Amino acid sequence: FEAQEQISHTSTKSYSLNDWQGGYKSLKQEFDYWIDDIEGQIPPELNGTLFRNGPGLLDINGQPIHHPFDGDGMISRITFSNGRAHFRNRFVRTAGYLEEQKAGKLLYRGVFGTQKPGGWLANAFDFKLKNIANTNIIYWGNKLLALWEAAEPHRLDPYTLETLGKEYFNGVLSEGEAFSAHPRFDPSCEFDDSKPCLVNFSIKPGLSTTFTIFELDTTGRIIRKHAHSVPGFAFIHDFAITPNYCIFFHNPVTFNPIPFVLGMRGAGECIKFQPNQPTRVIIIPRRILPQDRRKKVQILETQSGFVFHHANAFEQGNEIIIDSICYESLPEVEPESDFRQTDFDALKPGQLWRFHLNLQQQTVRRNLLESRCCEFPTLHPQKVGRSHRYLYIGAAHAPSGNAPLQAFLKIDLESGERQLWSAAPKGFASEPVFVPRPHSQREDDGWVLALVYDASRDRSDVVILDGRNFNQEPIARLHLKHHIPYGLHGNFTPE
Ligand code: 3ON
Ligand code: FE
Repeated sequence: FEAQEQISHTSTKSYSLNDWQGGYKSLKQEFDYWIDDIEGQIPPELNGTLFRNGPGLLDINGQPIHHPFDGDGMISRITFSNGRAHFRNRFVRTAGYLEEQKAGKLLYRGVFGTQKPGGWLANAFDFKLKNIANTNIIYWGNKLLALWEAAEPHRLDPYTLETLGKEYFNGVLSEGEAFSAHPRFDPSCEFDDSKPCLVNFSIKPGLSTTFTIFELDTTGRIIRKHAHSVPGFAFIHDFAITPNYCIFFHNPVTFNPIPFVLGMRGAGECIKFQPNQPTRVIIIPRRILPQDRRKKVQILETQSGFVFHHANAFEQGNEIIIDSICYESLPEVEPESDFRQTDFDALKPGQLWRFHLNLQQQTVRRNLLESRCCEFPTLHPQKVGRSHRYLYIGAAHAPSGNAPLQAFLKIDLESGERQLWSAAPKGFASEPVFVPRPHSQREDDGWVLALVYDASRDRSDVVILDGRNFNQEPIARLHLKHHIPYGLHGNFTPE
């Protein structure tokens, strides 16, 4: 049966490239409306707001950007209230967005290869960064913040989505200082009377790389900030936390800035993956007391690979266990290439691995948890930093090979059971968000919310799946009046 399934999947694709490309068009309009085209029923106990961020513009007044990661951030807000849902989207009014929209043309180079018109001469020695606020959106300490990993957050009004300005946390962050797009929410911090706390980081790459750790209390105040330097250039998008540690994967890459300086490539296009060098796992204690000098940064080594996203980490005896989506190699973004023509079959899939970091022996052991191509892992918010039973992940429709995300996979790490709900052939998936049912006990008792692009209508749906069972149709599908370009990350804020 296994073999049969493999053959049928490889002989006929679950998607067409043309359908997939439909999700990479700009959405220039900003909407406000109650969603009235709904299949199924919105659970009346689902109350709160799903915030999503991602590139809303794939062109600046007709001039295409080179890579989706260079697109200006657009926030979508889906508010659920007593069985109804309201949609609103707004662009983050960053300084660069406002300037470019006023000028009607591209004024900034992008990190991932977007160039100003006029060839390399027009781009050489231009190192200005456009803070595009496009990667994540969080609500913390009564502030709604749009995040981009190379600069400071933008603060927005949580209701109107109006951009209010850049956020410096009472001057603890300095102008232009980075605050990554992958904060982790510790549900119960051991250093703060078991109150929740937000842990984030920033990376300052160079010949050596500086990692800064930030911890914010529930009022949004930065209560811990410390920096550490490790040798070598690092490109680090995400991290994981446990009650005592921050864990980073320093993937083996090198950076040659010359083509960037000369205006021939974006900075991100100057990163080269090194398949013959190990990945370094960097473990930084969350709290370093002056009297406790034994608690230092530890660096362990494991096989070469590239990790963007971690699912979760936890401590067990002498080990830290971390589940991550790992690629055998990182494809380079090439100046001549067109991301819309991505040959999925030529790329390596992201797969879910478990890494055992043994702090006593300073060794790493890894095993493959899931070979299906997957990306954007998530879990119950109370399990962050603790051992988890379930993971929810965006996944390919086919069990093997590399392909666009078209499905959602539920993994039960205890029983080994897998459940897949697929939107193929016309549907394309994104990051799932797990929302616990109020007063629930079971780890999977809740809803999985996600945006799905439906190529048959060229519109997007908000899909609500039952976290307990993916082997059935969604609880509800909310049909939006327009598409939403494939996005990056978001979060749910309960009412
Ligand atoms: O020299 C440094 C090099 C560099 C790359 C300087 C730097 C700090 C400016 C820098 C910047 C990095 C940035 C801005 C990274 C931004 C990343 C981003 C916006 C998104 C990453 C997404 C990752 C994944 C895995 C997305 C997956 C998407 C899909 C499966 C498609 O739906
Ligand atoms: Fe990410």
